[in-house]
Amino acid sequence: MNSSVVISGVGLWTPAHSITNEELVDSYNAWAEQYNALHADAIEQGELEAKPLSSAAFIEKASGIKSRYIYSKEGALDIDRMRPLLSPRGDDEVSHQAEMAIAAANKALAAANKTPADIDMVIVSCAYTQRSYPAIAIEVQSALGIEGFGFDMLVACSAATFGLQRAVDAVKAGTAKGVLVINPELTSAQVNYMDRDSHFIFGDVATATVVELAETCQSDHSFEVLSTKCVTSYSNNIRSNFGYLTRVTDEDPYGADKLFHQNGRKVFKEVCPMAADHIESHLNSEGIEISQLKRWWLHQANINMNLLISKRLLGRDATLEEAPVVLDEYANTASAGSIIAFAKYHEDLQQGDIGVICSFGAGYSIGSLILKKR
Ligand code: CO8
Repeated sequence: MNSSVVISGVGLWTPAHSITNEELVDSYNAWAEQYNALHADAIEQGELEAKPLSSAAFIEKASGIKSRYIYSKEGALDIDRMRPLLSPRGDDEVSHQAEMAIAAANKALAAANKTPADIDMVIVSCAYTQRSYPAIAIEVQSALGIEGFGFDMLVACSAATFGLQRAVDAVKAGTAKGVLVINPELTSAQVNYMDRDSHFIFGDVATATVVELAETCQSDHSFEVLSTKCVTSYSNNIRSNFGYLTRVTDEDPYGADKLFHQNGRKVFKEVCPMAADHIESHLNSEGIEISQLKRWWLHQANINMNLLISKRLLGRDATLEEAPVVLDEYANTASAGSIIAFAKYHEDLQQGDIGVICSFGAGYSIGSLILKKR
């Protein structure tokens, strides 16, 4: 009996709408100019700071991002709104986030050659869930007709890898036979479109993976999970203070500190060495050399971060074939980034090839899985 645990399918759902850097910058700059004109006197007297202008060239150079997908484009570029507009849904309707999750889950099930009857655990792991309860995972479980149980977990950019570790452990322990790990990243709701430093960073997407025992796997492209490793280390450098307590603290629930904000430079400096050391020690613990890695499915936050991490480990720049990049098209999609890279770039690997999925982000949190093509 082969009792190893495998990822047997991956699904990627991409929203129909996208926003280029140029569109985003035109909108932000028009808003900033309107703000500066409106507050000209206060700015002149030093009571308010003028809003600086954004630049598409800066965004691409500093991040590698050219465009991002968005679940609802309506409202996002409207300078009198500066946030997307979503229609509210009733309690009896499928929620927005469950809808994205179901679309990705169905693709992952098809790729794994599985039906909902083969799944008995659903994990929705992402940066935010649109409500506290009932869990989005349980809504998805019900919509797909899955027996068993589901729960949500939030680990910001590392939610997918941390969720996959839970799934692998559950299958190993025999508490689940088939697990769907789903990452519906509806980040646009938490982006501050009035902040030049962060308005360009995020995009929306949903990814999903199926985890099961090798002996039940019927997939054409499956990967044995050789090992998983997760670590966290507390940092305030990436933060969102949005939460249910704002009702009783009398704060503005939509204030700037309630949206995504970060000290991007510090994050860059601190997280790159942490992620490189993490990957190296994870591979070492499995007796695998860096040179044996055929593919690095890295978190997609910033192209310069990924280049630095892979260069530190390889001693040279990684090729796009070794470390594929999707953030030019998708931007930072929180936990889904490394899974998008995996979804798009895994079928060409040969039996026995080894790759690593690695995420890093808020918390700080870093998660990795070492995979071997079957
Ligand atoms: N246009 C023009 N100029 C700009 C812009 C802009 N849009 N933004 C900043 N500048 C200016 C700055 O003000 C600064 O000017 P000055 O030198 O006069 O002060 C100059 O450009 C350089 O700015 P930075 O030093 O900030 O630029 P960097 O080269 O460091 O690039 C980055 C900024 C891209 C943010 C970079 O620091 C970075 O990517 N850091 C890592 C960030 C990261 O990985 N964060 C992870 C966050 S994701 C995560 O953990 C998940 C959270 C949950 C999801 C949330 C969903 C909403």
